[in-house]
This record gives sequence, structure tokens and C-alpha cells, in this order.
Amino acid sequence: MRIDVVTVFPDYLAALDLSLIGKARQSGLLDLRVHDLRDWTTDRHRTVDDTPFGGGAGMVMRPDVWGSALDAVLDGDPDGHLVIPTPSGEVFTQRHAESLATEGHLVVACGRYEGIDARVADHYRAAGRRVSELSIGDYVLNGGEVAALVMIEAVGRLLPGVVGNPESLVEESHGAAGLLEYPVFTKPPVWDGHEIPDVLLSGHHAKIARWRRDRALERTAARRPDMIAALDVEDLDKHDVAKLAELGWHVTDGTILRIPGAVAD
Ligand code: JCZ
Repeated sequence: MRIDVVTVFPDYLAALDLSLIGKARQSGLLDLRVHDLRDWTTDRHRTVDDTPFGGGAGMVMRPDVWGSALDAVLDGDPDGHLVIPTPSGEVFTQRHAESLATEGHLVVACGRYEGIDARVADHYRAAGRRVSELSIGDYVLNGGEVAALVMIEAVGRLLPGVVGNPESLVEESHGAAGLLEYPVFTKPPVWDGHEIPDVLLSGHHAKIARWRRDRALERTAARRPDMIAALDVEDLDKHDVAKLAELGWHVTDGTILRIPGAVAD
């Protein structure tokens, strides 16, 4: 996969030289190129922003500079997919990461100030290009760089050959199971008086699987009730249904409903 990142702070992306993503770049699995937006300015001051039409606070990034930069890094590639981090975007999820990981070429446009002139996204969509305006969550950052790091790490680790053991990709939170991960433990067996749950030392694989499933259901119900409501009833066994009832969630004709006051929370 090729990823181009355009930013006024190329040094922000230095973290992508490290760890798994750094190795993927060194091995050639990931061709990641970071560009300075100011390389496409034409004035003496290398200006990338201007005041907003209609008034208001702050500055907006100029579409002409962005257009020159994006045309150059898209490099005539009709399949280049434009990704624009923005707090006004769809919320980026593991499903977006999985979809983006199947693409051959991503171009990530990192804005600053009050964002990029809206005509830029419109222009590339009108030209038939895929454009994804994505938010990494409901909080406000100072620019798109940190969001780009998050998305590139989430996508990069899904590329074939990047994560050593592909099994570690299927079992984790936000995979197809739709539940948060169960708690994990390692040595020493007693730390500061805290013991490991006995079942994990039993060697009884079916009991361990059930214990982990129950902890995952409890955690998800407590922390992410939205994920319980979205579960596919077809994926639940009778133990799951009983556990969910204990937690105040009732399965009735294909839907999962919270019964208020059914349990103390
Ligand atoms: C450009 N401010 C781009 C994205 N999830 C999220 N929060 N904040 C952002 C973001 C903020 C920005 C820009 C200027 C993304």
C-alpha cells in the first residue's frame, strides 16, 4: 500500500518511523511518504490560510494550495482515495480501517486552523474520486495530524504481513464478535497479593472460554451498552442469553432490550 500524508507539520508524523509501522515501511509492505503542504505555495510568505468568507473566528486553509498539493501526490492515480481527518466527519471505526486496508493508495490531507476550504472535498468527489471525511472521536484536536497517525496505525497493522501473528487480529476488541475483550493476565501468578482467577489455571479449555465470554459480556454491558444493543441475536448461545438477563438485558424476537431497574448498576 502507498500512503501520502500532506501537512504543514511533517515532523508530527515521525512516529511512523517506529515500531510495527516503521518495520512495514522498511520491509516495503508500506510505502509511506510525508509531504510539507508549504512546498506547493507560490508566495514569498508560503501562505496556506486566509480569513473565512462570512466572517467568524480563525483562519481557513486555501483550496488552491491544497489542490496543487493533492494533484501532485495523487500523481494521476485514478484509484487514490482521499482521507480528510475532521471533527465533522463520520466516526472512524475498525470497519473503516478494514475497508481502507484493502485500498492501494491513500492520500491523507491534514488540516490546521479552522480546517480546509470545503470546496476541496467537493472538487475531488465531483471528479469521481472516493473522499472520506473521518473523525477519530468526539473531541477537538488542533489539527488532523494526530488523527492521521491513529488511522494510519489502525490501517497499517491490518496489511498482510505487518502483524506477525494474524490470530491476534481476529480475537481482539472491535472485531466481528461485537464485544469488548476479556481481561488478560500473565506471570507472576500472585502480584502484591492479587491472584489469577482459578479457572485460568485449570487447563479446562471450555470453562476458560465460557469464563472469558462472561467477562466480555459484563464489561461490554457496563462500559458500552450501545454495543450490547447492537449484538446480532444469532451470535448468542443460551449461556449468553442467561448472562445478559443477569445484567438486565432481555432477548425478545430478534432484539436485545435493556429492562430498566431489572438489576442494580
Ligand atoms: C483541522 N482542526 C482536523 C479530528 N476527531 C477529531 N477531532 N479533531 C479533529 C481535527 C481537528 C482539526 C483539523 C483543524 C481534524
